[in-house]
Amino acid sequence: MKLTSLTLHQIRLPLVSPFTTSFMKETEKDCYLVEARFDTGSGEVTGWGESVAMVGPLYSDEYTAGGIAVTRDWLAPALFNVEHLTAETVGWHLRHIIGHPMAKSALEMAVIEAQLKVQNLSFKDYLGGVVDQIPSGVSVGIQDSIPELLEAIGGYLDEGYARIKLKIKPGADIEPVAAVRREFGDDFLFQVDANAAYTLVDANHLKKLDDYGLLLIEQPLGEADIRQHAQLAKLMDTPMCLDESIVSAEAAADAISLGATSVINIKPGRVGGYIEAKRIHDLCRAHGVAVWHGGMVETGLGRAANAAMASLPGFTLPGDVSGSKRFFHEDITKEIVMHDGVVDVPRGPGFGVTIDPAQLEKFRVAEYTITP
Ligand code: OSB
Ligand code: MG
Repeated sequence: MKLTSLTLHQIRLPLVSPFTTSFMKETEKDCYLVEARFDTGSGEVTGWGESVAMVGPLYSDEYTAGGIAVTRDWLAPALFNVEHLTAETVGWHLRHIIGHPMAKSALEMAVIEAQLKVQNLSFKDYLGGVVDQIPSGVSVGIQDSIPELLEAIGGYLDEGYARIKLKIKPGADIEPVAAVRREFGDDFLFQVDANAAYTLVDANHLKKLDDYGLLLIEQPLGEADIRQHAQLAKLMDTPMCLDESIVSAEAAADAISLGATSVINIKPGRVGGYIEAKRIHDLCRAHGVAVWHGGMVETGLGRAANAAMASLPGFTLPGDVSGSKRFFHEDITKEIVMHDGVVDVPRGPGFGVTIDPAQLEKFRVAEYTITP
Protein backbone atom coordinates (compact mmCIF):
# COMPACT_ATOMS: atom_id res chain seq x y z
CA MET A 1 0.00 0.00 0.00
CA LYS A 2 1.05 3.57 -0.54
CA LEU A 3 -0.21 6.35 1.74
CA THR A 4 -1.79 9.06 -0.42
CA SER A 5 -3.34 11.48 2.10
CA LEU A 6 -4.25 11.91 5.74
CA THR A 7 -7.07 13.78 7.41
CA LEU A 8 -6.86 14.44 11.15
CA HIS A 9 -10.26 15.02 12.74
CA GLN A 10 -10.04 16.71 16.13
CA ILE A 11 -13.13 15.92 18.21
CA ARG A 12 -14.50 16.88 21.61
CA LEU A 13 -16.88 14.40 23.25
CA PRO A 14 -18.60 15.43 26.50
CA LEU A 15 -18.10 12.97 29.38
CA VAL A 16 -21.12 11.68 31.31
CA SER A 17 -19.48 12.94 34.52
CA PRO A 18 -16.10 14.55 35.30
CA PHE A 19 -13.20 12.08 35.48
CA THR A 20 -10.72 13.13 38.17
CA THR A 21 -7.25 11.68 38.53
CA SER A 22 -4.27 12.79 40.62
CA PHE A 23 -3.17 14.93 37.67
CA MET A 24 -6.35 16.48 36.17
CA LYS A 25 -10.13 16.78 36.12
CA GLU A 26 -11.48 15.91 32.67
CA THR A 27 -14.97 16.94 31.58
CA GLU A 28 -14.66 16.22 27.86
CA LYS A 29 -12.59 13.93 25.71
CA ASP A 30 -10.39 15.97 23.37
CA CYS A 31 -8.48 13.91 20.80
CA TYR A 32 -7.99 13.41 17.09
CA LEU A 33 -8.83 10.57 14.77
CA VAL A 34 -6.65 9.72 11.78
CA GLU A 35 -8.30 8.97 8.45
CA ALA A 36 -5.64 7.61 6.10
CA ARG A 37 -6.13 6.91 2.41
CA PHE A 38 -4.00 4.38 0.55
CA ASP A 39 -3.47 3.25 -2.99
CA THR A 40 -3.33 -0.55 -2.96
CA GLY A 41 -2.27 -0.87 -6.59
CA SER A 42 -5.72 -2.17 -7.48
CA GLY A 43 -7.84 0.48 -5.76
CA GLU A 44 -8.25 2.81 -2.81
CA VAL A 45 -8.66 1.89 0.84
CA THR A 46 -9.20 4.00 3.95
CA GLY A 47 -8.07 3.19 7.50
CA TRP A 48 -8.89 4.90 10.78
CA GLY A 49 -6.81 5.40 13.92
CA GLU A 50 -7.19 7.23 17.23
CA SER A 51 -4.69 9.20 19.26
CA VAL A 52 -4.92 8.56 23.01
CA ALA A 53 -2.96 11.72 23.87
CA MET A 54 -4.88 13.90 26.30
CA VAL A 55 -5.63 17.60 25.88
CA GLY A 56 -2.61 18.60 27.99
CA PRO A 57 0.81 17.05 28.72
CA LEU A 58 -0.19 15.82 32.20
CA TYR A 59 -0.26 12.02 31.92
CA SER A 60 2.79 11.92 29.65
CA ASP A 61 4.53 14.57 27.58
CA GLU A 62 2.14 14.16 24.63
CA TYR A 63 -1.02 16.18 24.05
CA THR A 64 -3.60 16.63 21.30
CA ALA A 65 -2.22 19.73 19.59
CA GLY A 66 1.36 18.41 19.80
CA GLY A 67 0.30 15.13 18.20
CA ILE A 68 -1.36 16.97 15.32
CA ALA A 69 1.77 19.09 14.79
CA VAL A 70 4.28 16.23 14.86
CA THR A 71 2.07 14.17 12.56
CA ARG A 72 1.80 17.00 10.02
CA ASP A 73 5.45 18.10 10.16
CA TRP A 74 7.36 14.85 10.75
CA LEU A 75 5.45 11.58 10.84
CA ALA A 76 3.26 11.98 7.76
CA PRO A 77 6.18 13.09 5.49
CA ALA A 78 8.17 10.03 6.63
CA LEU A 79 5.30 7.69 5.67
CA PHE A 80 4.52 9.46 2.37
CA ASN A 81 8.05 8.45 1.32
CA VAL A 82 7.38 4.73 1.71
CA GLU A 83 6.50 2.82 -1.47
CA HIS A 84 5.24 -0.40 0.22
CA LEU A 85 3.81 0.51 3.58
CA THR A 86 2.59 -2.30 5.85
CA ALA A 87 1.22 -2.28 9.39
CA GLU A 88 4.30 -4.16 10.60
CA THR A 89 6.75 -1.58 9.23
CA VAL A 90 5.17 1.69 10.39
CA GLY A 91 7.21 1.68 13.62
CA TRP A 92 10.37 0.97 11.66
CA HIS A 93 9.78 3.85 9.24
CA LEU A 94 9.18 6.25 12.14
CA ARG A 95 11.97 5.04 14.42
CA HIS A 96 14.33 7.97 13.73
CA ILE A 97 11.76 10.42 15.08
CA ILE A 98 12.23 10.46 18.85
CA GLY A 99 9.27 9.97 21.19
CA HIS A 100 5.62 10.74 20.32
CA PRO A 101 4.46 7.13 20.76
CA MET A 102 0.77 8.09 20.89
CA ALA A 103 0.96 10.00 17.61
CA LYS A 104 2.83 7.07 16.03
CA SER A 105 0.31 4.59 17.38
CA ALA A 106 -2.61 6.52 15.86
CA LEU A 107 -0.95 6.29 12.43
CA GLU A 108 -0.08 2.64 12.89
CA MET A 109 -3.73 1.95 13.77
CA ALA A 110 -4.89 3.52 10.52
CA VAL A 111 -2.45 1.37 8.52
CA ILE A 112 -3.52 -1.76 10.43
CA GLU A 113 -7.19 -1.03 9.76
CA ALA A 114 -6.68 -0.47 6.06
CA GLN A 115 -4.53 -3.59 5.69
CA LEU A 116 -7.02 -5.77 7.57
CA LYS A 117 -9.90 -4.46 5.44
CA VAL A 118 -7.99 -5.47 2.30
CA GLN A 119 -7.36 -8.91 3.82
CA ASN A 120 -10.94 -9.17 5.19
CA LEU A 121 -9.42 -10.09 8.57
CA SER A 122 -10.51 -9.10 12.07
CA PHE A 123 -7.98 -7.50 14.41
CA LYS A 124 -8.53 -10.33 16.88
CA ASP A 125 -7.58 -12.96 14.28
CA TYR A 126 -4.65 -10.86 13.07
CA LEU A 127 -3.24 -10.66 16.60
CA GLY A 128 -4.02 -14.26 17.54
CA GLY A 129 -6.70 -13.56 20.12
CA VAL A 130 -8.07 -16.63 21.87
CA VAL A 131 -11.37 -15.52 23.45
CA ASP A 132 -14.57 -13.89 22.17
CA GLN A 133 -15.33 -11.98 25.36
CA ILE A 134 -13.05 -10.19 27.77
CA PRO A 135 -13.73 -9.43 31.44
CA SER A 136 -14.50 -5.74 31.81
CA GLY A 137 -13.24 -3.54 34.65
CA VAL A 138 -13.97 0.10 35.32
CA SER A 139 -11.71 2.98 36.35
CA VAL A 140 -13.35 5.24 38.94
CA GLY A 141 -12.18 8.81 39.37
CA ILE A 142 -11.46 10.61 42.64
CA GLN A 143 -14.81 11.77 44.07
CA ASP A 144 -15.66 14.87 46.08
CA SER A 145 -16.96 12.90 49.07
CA ILE A 146 -17.13 9.36 50.45
CA PRO A 147 -20.94 9.09 49.94
CA GLU A 148 -20.50 10.05 46.26
CA LEU A 149 -17.70 7.50 45.93
CA LEU A 150 -19.82 4.72 47.42
CA GLU A 151 -22.70 5.61 45.17
CA ALA A 152 -20.49 5.55 42.06
CA ILE A 153 -18.88 2.22 42.93
CA GLY A 154 -22.21 0.70 44.00
CA GLY A 155 -23.61 1.62 40.60
CA TYR A 156 -20.74 -0.03 38.72
CA LEU A 157 -20.95 -3.18 40.86
CA ASP A 158 -24.71 -3.36 40.20
CA GLU A 159 -24.05 -3.04 36.47
CA GLY A 160 -21.83 -6.11 36.79
CA TYR A 161 -18.31 -4.77 36.26
CA ALA A 162 -15.76 -7.49 36.93
CA ARG A 163 -13.25 -5.29 38.72
CA ILE A 164 -13.09 -1.82 40.26
CA LYS A 165 -10.06 0.45 39.97
CA LEU A 166 -10.05 3.58 42.09
CA LYS A 167 -7.90 6.61 41.41
CA ILE A 168 -5.99 7.82 44.48
CA LYS A 169 -3.75 10.77 45.37
CA PRO A 170 -2.15 12.07 48.57
CA GLY A 171 -5.06 13.07 50.83
CA ALA A 172 -7.51 10.77 49.05
CA ASP A 173 -6.13 7.25 49.47
CA ILE A 174 -6.44 5.13 52.64
CA GLU A 175 -9.78 6.57 53.76
CA PRO A 176 -11.68 6.05 50.49
CA VAL A 177 -10.19 2.57 50.05
CA ALA A 178 -11.21 1.63 53.62
CA ALA A 179 -14.70 3.05 53.07
CA VAL A 180 -15.18 1.00 49.89
CA ARG A 181 -14.11 -2.25 51.58
CA ARG A 182 -16.31 -1.46 54.61
CA GLU A 183 -19.35 -0.87 52.39
CA PHE A 184 -18.95 -3.58 49.75
CA GLY A 185 -16.82 -6.21 51.52
CA ASP A 186 -13.75 -8.14 50.44
CA ASP A 187 -15.40 -10.24 47.80
CA PHE A 188 -14.72 -8.24 44.63
CA LEU A 189 -11.59 -7.38 42.68
CA PHE A 190 -10.36 -3.96 43.77
CA GLN A 191 -7.20 -2.06 42.82
CA VAL A 192 -5.89 1.52 42.95
CA ASP A 193 -4.08 3.84 40.55
CA ALA A 194 -2.00 6.81 41.77
CA ASN A 195 -0.78 8.12 38.38
CA ALA A 196 2.69 8.91 39.76
CA ALA A 197 1.43 11.12 42.62
CA TYR A 198 3.78 9.85 45.37
CA THR A 199 7.48 9.61 46.16
CA LEU A 200 9.40 6.93 48.01
CA VAL A 201 9.16 9.10 51.16
CA ASP A 202 5.50 8.02 51.24
CA ALA A 203 6.40 4.32 51.52
CA ASN A 204 5.17 3.90 55.13
CA HIS A 205 1.93 5.64 54.30
CA LEU A 206 1.33 3.56 51.14
CA LYS A 207 2.06 0.40 53.12
CA LYS A 208 -1.23 0.97 54.97
CA LEU A 209 -2.97 -0.03 51.74
CA ASP A 210 -1.72 -3.58 52.40
CA ASP A 211 -4.62 -4.01 54.88
CA TYR A 212 -7.30 -3.90 52.17
CA GLY A 213 -6.64 -6.93 49.98
CA LEU A 214 -5.98 -4.93 46.83
CA LEU A 215 -5.24 -6.78 43.60
CA LEU A 216 -2.45 -4.29 42.89
CA ILE A 217 -1.29 -0.70 43.17
CA GLU A 218 -0.67 1.03 39.84
CA GLN A 219 2.13 3.54 39.29
CA PRO A 220 2.53 5.13 42.73
CA LEU A 221 5.84 6.82 41.80
CA GLY A 222 7.17 8.83 38.85
CA GLU A 223 7.55 7.63 35.28
CA ALA A 224 11.36 7.49 35.52
CA ASP A 225 11.41 5.88 39.01
CA ILE A 226 11.76 2.25 37.99
CA ARG A 227 14.47 1.53 40.59
CA GLN A 228 12.44 3.26 43.30
CA HIS A 229 9.36 1.22 42.37
CA ALA A 230 11.55 -1.86 42.93
CA GLN A 231 12.39 -0.60 46.43
CA LEU A 232 8.75 0.16 47.18
CA ALA A 233 7.68 -3.25 45.86
CA LYS A 234 9.98 -4.86 48.47
CA LEU A 235 8.37 -2.83 51.27
CA MET A 236 4.74 -3.47 50.30
CA ASP A 237 2.70 -6.69 50.17
CA THR A 238 0.29 -5.26 47.59
CA PRO A 239 1.55 -6.27 44.11
CA MET A 240 3.21 -3.45 42.16
CA CYS A 241 1.93 -2.63 38.66
CA LEU A 242 3.49 -0.10 36.30
CA ASP A 243 1.66 2.01 33.73
CA GLU A 244 3.43 5.32 32.89
CA SER A 245 6.92 3.79 33.34
CA ILE A 246 6.39 1.11 30.68
CA VAL A 247 7.18 3.17 27.59
CA SER A 248 8.59 0.31 25.48
CA ALA A 249 9.35 -3.40 25.49
CA GLU A 250 12.86 -2.53 26.72
CA ALA A 251 11.44 -0.59 29.68
CA ALA A 252 9.17 -3.55 30.45
CA ALA A 253 12.15 -5.93 30.41
CA ASP A 254 14.12 -3.62 32.74
CA ALA A 255 11.20 -3.21 35.14
CA ILE A 256 10.60 -6.96 35.30
CA SER A 257 14.26 -7.83 35.84
CA LEU A 258 14.68 -5.14 38.52
CA GLY A 259 11.61 -6.38 40.41
CA ALA A 260 9.82 -3.06 39.93
CA THR A 261 6.61 -4.60 38.64
CA SER A 262 4.87 -7.94 39.07
CA VAL A 263 1.94 -6.97 36.84
CA ILE A 264 1.93 -4.71 33.77
CA ASN A 265 -0.76 -2.40 32.42
CA ILE A 266 -0.52 -2.56 28.62
CA LYS A 267 -1.59 0.56 26.71
CA PRO A 268 -0.73 0.46 23.01
CA GLY A 269 -0.66 4.26 22.62
CA ARG A 270 1.86 4.65 25.43
CA VAL A 271 4.35 2.30 23.73
CA GLY A 272 4.03 3.43 20.10
CA GLY A 273 1.36 1.05 18.91
CA TYR A 274 -0.40 -2.29 19.07
CA ILE A 275 2.52 -4.17 17.56
CA GLU A 276 4.95 -3.03 20.28
CA ALA A 277 2.20 -3.70 22.83
CA LYS A 278 1.96 -7.28 21.59
CA ARG A 279 5.73 -7.62 22.04
CA ILE A 280 5.31 -6.57 25.67
CA HIS A 281 2.47 -9.05 26.06
CA ASP A 282 4.69 -11.82 24.65
CA LEU A 283 7.63 -10.83 26.86
CA CYS A 284 5.47 -10.79 29.99
CA ARG A 285 3.92 -14.12 29.09
CA ALA A 286 7.36 -15.67 28.69
CA HIS A 287 8.31 -14.38 32.16
CA GLY A 288 5.05 -15.31 33.89
CA VAL A 289 4.17 -11.66 34.44
CA ALA A 290 0.41 -11.01 34.32
CA VAL A 291 -0.83 -8.21 32.08
CA TRP A 292 -4.14 -6.37 31.76
CA HIS A 293 -5.35 -3.86 29.21
CA GLY A 294 -5.32 -0.22 30.23
CA GLY A 295 -7.53 2.49 28.83
CA MET A 296 -7.21 6.16 27.91
CA VAL A 297 -10.93 7.01 27.77
CA GLU A 298 -11.02 5.88 24.14
CA THR A 299 -13.89 6.43 21.72
CA GLY A 300 -15.56 3.34 20.28
CA LEU A 301 -12.74 3.01 17.74
CA GLY A 302 -9.88 2.64 20.23
CA ARG A 303 -12.13 0.70 22.61
CA ALA A 304 -12.86 -1.88 19.87
CA ALA A 305 -9.14 -2.24 19.11
CA ASN A 306 -8.35 -2.60 22.82
CA ALA A 307 -10.96 -5.35 23.21
CA ALA A 308 -9.26 -7.32 20.40
CA MET A 309 -5.82 -6.83 21.97
CA ALA A 310 -7.14 -7.99 25.35
CA SER A 311 -8.26 -11.27 23.78
CA LEU A 312 -4.62 -12.44 23.69
CA PRO A 313 -3.87 -15.24 26.16
CA GLY A 314 -1.58 -13.27 28.51
CA PHE A 315 -4.35 -10.88 29.55
CA THR A 316 -5.27 -12.83 32.66
CA LEU A 317 -6.66 -9.90 34.71
CA PRO A 318 -9.71 -7.74 33.91
CA GLY A 319 -8.67 -4.47 32.29
CA ASP A 320 -9.98 -0.94 31.82
CA VAL A 321 -11.97 -1.81 28.69
CA SER A 322 -15.37 -0.69 29.95
CA GLY A 323 -18.57 -0.04 28.01
CA SER A 324 -18.75 3.23 26.04
CA LYS A 325 -21.60 4.36 28.33
CA ARG A 326 -19.19 4.57 31.27
CA PHE A 327 -17.75 7.74 29.69
CA PHE A 328 -20.02 8.90 26.84
CA HIS A 329 -23.72 9.50 26.19
CA GLU A 330 -22.92 9.50 22.48
CA ASP A 331 -19.94 8.13 20.58
CA ILE A 332 -18.58 8.32 17.03
CA THR A 333 -19.07 4.56 16.49
CA LYS A 334 -21.82 2.29 17.68
CA GLU A 335 -21.56 1.82 21.40
CA ILE A 336 -19.25 -0.82 22.90
CA VAL A 337 -21.45 -2.66 25.39
CA MET A 338 -20.49 -4.17 28.74
CA HIS A 339 -22.90 -6.96 29.66
CA ASP A 340 -22.60 -9.61 32.35
CA GLY A 341 -19.16 -8.29 33.29
CA VAL A 342 -17.71 -8.76 29.80
CA VAL A 343 -17.19 -6.91 26.53
CA ASP A 344 -17.58 -8.88 23.28
CA VAL A 345 -14.50 -8.87 21.07
CA PRO A 346 -15.49 -7.32 17.70
CA ARG A 347 -15.58 -9.81 14.83
CA GLY A 348 -15.80 -7.74 11.66
CA PRO A 349 -12.85 -6.89 9.41
CA GLY A 350 -10.41 -4.32 10.76
CA PHE A 351 -11.44 -3.11 14.21
CA GLY A 352 -15.01 -4.24 13.54
CA VAL A 353 -16.54 -0.80 14.04
CA THR A 354 -17.19 2.06 11.62
CA ILE A 355 -17.09 5.80 12.15
CA ASP A 356 -20.55 7.36 11.93
CA PRO A 357 -20.06 10.38 9.61
CA ALA A 358 -22.92 12.37 11.19
CA GLN A 359 -21.56 11.81 14.71
CA LEU A 360 -18.06 12.70 13.56
CA GLU A 361 -19.34 15.96 12.13
CA LYS A 362 -21.33 16.70 15.26
CA PHE A 363 -18.32 16.43 17.59
CA ARG A 364 -15.54 17.64 15.27
CA VAL A 365 -13.88 20.93 16.22
CA ALA A 366 -11.11 20.99 13.59
CA GLU A 367 -9.97 19.10 10.52
CA TYR A 368 -6.50 19.02 8.94
CA THR A 369 -5.74 17.47 5.59
CA ILE A 370 -2.15 16.46 4.91
CA THR A 371 -0.88 15.52 1.46
CA PRO A 372 2.62 14.76 0.14
O1 OSB B 1 -3.74 5.84 34.36
O2 OSB B 1 -4.93 4.32 33.58
C1 OSB B 1 -4.68 5.51 33.68
C2 OSB B 1 -7.31 7.57 31.86
C3 OSB B 1 -6.53 8.56 31.31
C4 OSB B 1 -5.18 8.56 31.56
C5 OSB B 1 -4.62 7.59 32.36
C6 OSB B 1 -5.40 6.58 32.91
C7 OSB B 1 -6.77 6.61 32.67
C8 OSB B 1 -7.70 5.67 33.27
C9 OSB B 1 -8.98 5.45 32.52
O3 OSB B 1 -7.54 5.13 34.33
C10 OSB B 1 -9.04 4.15 31.92
C11 OSB B 1 -10.22 3.99 31.00
O4 OSB B 1 -10.13 4.36 29.81
O5 OSB B 1 -11.23 3.48 31.45
MG1 MG C 1 -2.81 4.16 35.14
